[in-house]
Amino acid sequence: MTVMLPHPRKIPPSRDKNLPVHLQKIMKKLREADRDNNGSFNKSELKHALKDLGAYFPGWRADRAFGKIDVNNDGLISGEEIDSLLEYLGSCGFGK
Ligand SMILES: [Ca+2]
Ligand SMILES: [Ca+2]
Repeated sequence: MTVMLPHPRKIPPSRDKNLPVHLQKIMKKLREADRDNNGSFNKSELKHALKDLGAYFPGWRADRAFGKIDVNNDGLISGEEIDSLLEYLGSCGFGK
């Protein structure tokens, strides 16, 4: 018998438990901003999350984040890039 996950690409909530509290907050906002629920973030979704997190210049910050984090240049932050994104946003002081 094969167990099918309903949304295999969705970010699993269980991963949050191991994160420090401020990163959990960021993750929550990111998840809310993932409007098409595909488990990855395009620039507009990231901009929304940043705005929600209280960034002064969400568009600029999203550009910076993409330049730094989207290492495979596919215009999406996904998979392991999300970990880098969390770390980056945490180091910028978000989620406090
Ligand atoms: Ca998305
Ligand atoms: Ca990417």
